[in-house]
Amino acid sequence: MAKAKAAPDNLDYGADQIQVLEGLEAVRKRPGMYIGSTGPRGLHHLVYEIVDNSIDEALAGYCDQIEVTIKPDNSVRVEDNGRGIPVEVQSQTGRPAVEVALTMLHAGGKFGGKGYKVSGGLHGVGMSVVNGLSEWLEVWVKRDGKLYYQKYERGVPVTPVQEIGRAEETGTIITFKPDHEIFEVLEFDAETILHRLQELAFLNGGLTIIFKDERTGEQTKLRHDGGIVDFVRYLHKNKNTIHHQPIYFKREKDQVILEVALQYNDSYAENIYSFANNIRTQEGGTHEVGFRTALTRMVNDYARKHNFLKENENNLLGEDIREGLTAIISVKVPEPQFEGQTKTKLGNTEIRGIVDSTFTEEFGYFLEENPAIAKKIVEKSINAARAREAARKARELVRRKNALETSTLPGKLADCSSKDPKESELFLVEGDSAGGSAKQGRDRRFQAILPLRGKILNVEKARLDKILNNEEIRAIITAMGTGISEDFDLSKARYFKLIIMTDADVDGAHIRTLLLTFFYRYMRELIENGYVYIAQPPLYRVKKGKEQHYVYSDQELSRLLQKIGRQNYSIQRYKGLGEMNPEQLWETTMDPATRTILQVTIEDAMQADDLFTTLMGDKVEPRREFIQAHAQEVQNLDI
Ligand code: 0RA
Repeated sequence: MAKAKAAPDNLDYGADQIQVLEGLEAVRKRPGMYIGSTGPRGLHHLVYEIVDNSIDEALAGYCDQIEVTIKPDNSVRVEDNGRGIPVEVQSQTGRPAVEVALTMLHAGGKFGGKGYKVSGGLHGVGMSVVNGLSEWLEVWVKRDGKLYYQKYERGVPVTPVQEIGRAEETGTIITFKPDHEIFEVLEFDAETILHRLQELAFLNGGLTIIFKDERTGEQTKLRHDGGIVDFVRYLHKNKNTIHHQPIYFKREKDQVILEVALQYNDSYAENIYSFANNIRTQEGGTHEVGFRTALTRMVNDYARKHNFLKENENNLLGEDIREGLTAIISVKVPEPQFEGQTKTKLGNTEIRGIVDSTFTEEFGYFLEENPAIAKKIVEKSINAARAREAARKARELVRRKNALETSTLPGKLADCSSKDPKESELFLVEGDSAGGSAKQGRDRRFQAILPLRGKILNVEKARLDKILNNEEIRAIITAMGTGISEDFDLSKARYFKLIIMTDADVDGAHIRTLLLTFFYRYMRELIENGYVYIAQPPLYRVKKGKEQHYVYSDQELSRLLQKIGRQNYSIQRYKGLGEMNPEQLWETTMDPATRTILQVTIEDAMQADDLFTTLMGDKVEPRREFIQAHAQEVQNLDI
């Protein structure tokens, strides 16, 4: 028998192993079914899946440190100091438990721990899915004074579980490299991973999470002993709060653990972040409904009882009471059901009542014990109700004058000649100079250009009536023709494609996030119907003799450089769209025959909205601030 790929002696293929191979085959054939996509989101889910297992170990009380490292080859290492995945041979399968966990679909639950297992959604698919989608995966287990090791390729063991040394402590290390046969992109985005780890550190107070990016040398230590109270403080770091301490409670009822932290600031934005079993429930669900219902009822009751609201006055609306509110709601549910468009909506019906009754009781005590704060909350809500009424009247006036619909198209818009929306495209272009190139380079028959100047507007801070006064936003609304919010009408769209074209730098990313947040909040149907796209301008131009190549990613660049050899080439890095002349812009980014444009999904927009509110807040230089915040944490911890 040929030696090359022979399995080691102890890897006999019994019935269980055949089942394993079939399972892995299913995962590799339809990866999207297990991890959502084979794009960047799916890629990052691999990391979250492995980290979630260490988090479970922390929730069970056996682990207080997790270290996540991106290696230079884009493999990822996750280490925890838990008990170590068991290695004993299981009687049902005749295999070591760790091998079962890493090869059998849905083997996670088989460990039989009670705990709060994550299920549904995209997490909780099991480590075996990660293994099956990895070119290779290695596991080290420290247990019973010994160090064990096993390696897999594309989910198949290529070594037995071996004892390779001694170990003083306990823990688990998993290193894996996502398979290039499966994933469209292999490059991890440090900020995306850091954002999730930050969230996990807040949701699991006291847990230390260390993040290392060996590609850049960046290293961050995250630890928040105050848990979600620290989360609220962090979200409020640039805001003026109207009471000093966040309101916080934690309760357990019918096996459900509920934690709430909330605080009011003097802005108009409502920021409610809900989580179920550490997963962000962006579409809300029963826990959020229970919270909102109880909050609205409690504030109204209090306002009536203490005569802030007179008998003849209307009740305050939920939206009035949530103005300026930042709240974290975190539930741990034994068997969560995730529903909705993106499986981020908690469906368990029993949770609504549990949250409602618990919050009613706790918030009731708080209001009665803190009359000064209660008064501030009620007065703020009453002001919001008045402002809402005023805004409604203002809008009515605008509507009557038909101002939004019929007002003439913005002067800066270079419209296309076609009047058929189906074939028409609107480019939102960052900066006047790039706008000029785009106008010259475009196909004016069906491509319209709207240049956007400078920093647009911080939509989060402003109210709807203020947003309508912003020149750039007005121009977009008028050019699109659809109106916004409750006036939105998709059938009035003047273009079926709205293409965001920004520079490939931090400012460009900021403007894109801002626009996506605006569309997500005020013109959501545009995204839901697939009208919104992101242009992909090249990052580099590589020239060698007469040959020239446009290159769209760093990965592509290194591939190309290997191919064309080391000599006599020149690389131009495009820092902005403005560096391309009109012909180049057309050829690389706008020509439908050759360009790539990315269609924005509702998940993309949600993520933008999230990033916008958590990382950008209302300051101008979000990135620097974010980094400083982390630097601060590192300092505090490195004693
Ligand atoms: C089940 C039982 C035990 C440990 C684990 C699971 C475990 C799994 C993972 C995954 C990543 N890190 C982990 N750490 C622990 C231990 C059972 C025992 O020791 O009695």
